[in-house]
Amino acid sequence: MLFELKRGKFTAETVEKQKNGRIIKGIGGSYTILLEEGGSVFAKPRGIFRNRKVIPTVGDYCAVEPSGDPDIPYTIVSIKERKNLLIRPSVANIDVLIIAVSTTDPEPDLKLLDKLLILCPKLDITPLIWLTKTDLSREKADALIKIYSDAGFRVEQSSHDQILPKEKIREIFSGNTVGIAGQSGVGKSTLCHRLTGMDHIEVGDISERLHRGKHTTRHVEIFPFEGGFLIDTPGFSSLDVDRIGIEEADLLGGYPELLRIAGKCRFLDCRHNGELGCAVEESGISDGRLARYREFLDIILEKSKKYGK
Ligand SMILES: Nc1nc2c(ncn2[C@@H]2O[C@H](COP(=O)(O)OP(=O)(O)OP(=O)(O)O)[C@@H](O)[C@H]2O)c(=O)[nH]1
Ligand SMILES: [Mg+2]
Ligand SMILES: [Zn+2]
Repeated sequence: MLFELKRGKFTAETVEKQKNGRIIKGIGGSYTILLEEGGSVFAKPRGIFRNRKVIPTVGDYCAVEPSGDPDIPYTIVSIKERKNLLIRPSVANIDVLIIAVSTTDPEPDLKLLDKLLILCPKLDITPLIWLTKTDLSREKADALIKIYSDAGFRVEQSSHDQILPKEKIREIFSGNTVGIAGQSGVGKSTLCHRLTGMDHIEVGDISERLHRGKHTTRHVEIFPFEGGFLIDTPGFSSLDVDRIGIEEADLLGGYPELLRIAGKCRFLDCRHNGELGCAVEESGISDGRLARYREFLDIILEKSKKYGK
């Protein structure tokens, strides 16, 4: 049977045919959907999303239906509930964030690292600290690895000419959507190339392109890789941690070593900020991490005083 839709002709059969997929790219309101059944199609969202203020986002799992428009042959009809959503860069359903930190050149920005480590659990993202340029300073590399693995984080490392074992790469990606964050110049693109063998992917900061004077507006894209996805996006470094709204309750999420001493301090609500009978020494936290924790705590407490929370 043939019947008329607003834009084109369809058989009843095709109209009924919904397919599940994932948005892997979005430009100017139209999206590329990787279908569960294989292959990819172009789609436009149904107007309903705009009314409900849901913007289809790269990384979204969705269902599509034929649209009748030969240029954009599918319509996104529903979007599955998201695990998380980042605004800048705009990407949904991230599982793992590789935080690249170089031993030197540039000097590691440990404040950025600790902020990202606080942010990850809040968004249900598993952080993976990746120490790069270990060939430039083995000593610094070992010191950082000790601090952060003692704290309770997974730390991987790579040097200039190191080959990464296939099994490790597979294990990281398998079923996961993985992003790479870190300061400019730490080696994100290099790491990405080592991980995937793909050259055309440009992870990392937008500043590089800005300096080169190339076009700066880039879209977000995710690539299927080893049973998971790699997020190719600039701007993770400028991920606006301060805007995400870290509250006091979130802070400890970035400090597994402080969580381990729960109940050991004299006061149950101890902030580990110089209180009487505080057991912070027992946590084994490094001086630097403790200082940064207290700095973040001050900022949060100051803010909540200002807004009377
Ligand atoms: N010695 C050494 N140099 C490295 C290593 N990894 C990357 N580099 C070098 O560091 C420089 C920056 O690497 P990129 O991969 O471009 O860094 P990026 O993080 O993508 O930088 P942006 O795109 O500006 O954010 C390049 O010259 C790389 O060759 C490493 O493990 N050891
Ligand atoms: Mg780069
Ligand atoms: Zn305490």
